[in-house]
Amino acid sequence: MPTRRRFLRTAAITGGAVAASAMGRFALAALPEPVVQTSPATMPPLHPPTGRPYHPVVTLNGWTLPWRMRNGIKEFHLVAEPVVRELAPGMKAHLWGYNGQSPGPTIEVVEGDRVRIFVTNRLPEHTSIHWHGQRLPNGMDGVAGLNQPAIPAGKTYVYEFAARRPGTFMYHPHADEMVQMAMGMMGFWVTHPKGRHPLIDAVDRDFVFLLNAYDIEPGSYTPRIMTMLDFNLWSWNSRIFPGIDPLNVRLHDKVRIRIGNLTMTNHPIHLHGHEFQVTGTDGGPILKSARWPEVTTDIAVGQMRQIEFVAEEEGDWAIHCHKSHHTMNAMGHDLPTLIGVDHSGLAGRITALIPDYMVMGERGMADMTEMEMPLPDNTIPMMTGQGPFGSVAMGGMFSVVKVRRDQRPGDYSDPGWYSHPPGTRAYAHDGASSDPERSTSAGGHLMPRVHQDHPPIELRVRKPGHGGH
Ligand SMILES: [Cu+2]
Repeated sequence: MPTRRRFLRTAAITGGAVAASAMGRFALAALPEPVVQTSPATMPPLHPPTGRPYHPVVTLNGWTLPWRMRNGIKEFHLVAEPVVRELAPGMKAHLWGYNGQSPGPTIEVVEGDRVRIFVTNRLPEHTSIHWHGQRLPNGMDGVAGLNQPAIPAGKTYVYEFAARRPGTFMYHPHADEMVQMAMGMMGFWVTHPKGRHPLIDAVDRDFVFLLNAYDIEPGSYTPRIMTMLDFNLWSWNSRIFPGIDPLNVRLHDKVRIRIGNLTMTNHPIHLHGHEFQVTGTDGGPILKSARWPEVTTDIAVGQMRQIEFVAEEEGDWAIHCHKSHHTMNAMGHDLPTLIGVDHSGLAGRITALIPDYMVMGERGMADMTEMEMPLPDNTIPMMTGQGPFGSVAMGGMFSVVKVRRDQRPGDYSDPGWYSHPPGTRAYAHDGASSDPERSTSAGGHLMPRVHQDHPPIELRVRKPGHGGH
């Protein structure tokens, strides 16, 4: 993982000057140099070099946008532009984003900060930015046509407001939204509380990521923008497992994870091994008396959920969307259910006609994880990720919370796989297997069957899918 020093140096090299235009009262010299970051690695937290102190967040496979202080105002420069994002090793997508990446960099400020954001549009069409959830003057809300003219291609607009309430917010275009959000334009905004807050606890680790989704045909690079529901890539911060970094924490750390949903469906996010509380929404922190324990929380469209737990159990704990189609990568949706279907003889007959034919899913789909079928360029298997005991058979919205006793405070590096103490891992049974006792009852006796004049009906369930008709 690049060091902060190296990151700044990289930023200084890659951040070129932006052509100034339509700047109104700001001269060219007043425009902060845009900082660009193209690495998909999780960058270390950006400890505030200026302004009031706070405990910074860590953006999963992302970074925080540096700022400059000018006459007491925090100035940021966002550049909306086409980007190339590695979704996972072996697969790149041509997206739109900000400052070199999709999603854009996280913006972190402190409650009460006066903020000025320069937004330069390097897209081929107009855009705008809406600051989702913020209290601000109406003319800064960013709905093109309603609150401001859209930002034309090549122009820069300036947004100014005070960060009035602490919390977790998102930013995204409010101009040609369907296209621009399907192309990856979105980002996170965290306003830290000034001083102690009765409903916002200090934490040791504070992670943020956005749920997003793409429809990219295997072998191609650009998302299909007309898709409403049938996406084939379910991502966190425009990364898909195994491209999503683990969330590495120290045993007994208090951990906060803030998750925003800018897809077009809900995502029940499930954490293994721990209970958590939902401590905040986009609307702010939740009263302590109104919180309750969960191991899964649903995050609806356009919502942010902030969860907190104490990492009390050592190990590698899965965290993932509980919709099983969302933990798969491309090509996962158009196959019929074939479990239990006898293909014997069939493959041979088809192979005579189609030499490369392969029967898929006859014993379930687990075989697919290690399938050596040739894939088109720029795509990765639908379920993969190699764990210490074999394929994890997951894709999409999946990662691991790694809890370690010897992880140093503030160290976010990957500690590797957990080594289970002797006697604490599931093991193979070596003895003889026995046939289970089976019940012979045809059902309860409360309402006995009266008509026995037809043979019992056996149902065979077939999952709906385009290939199944
Ligand atoms: Cu999901």
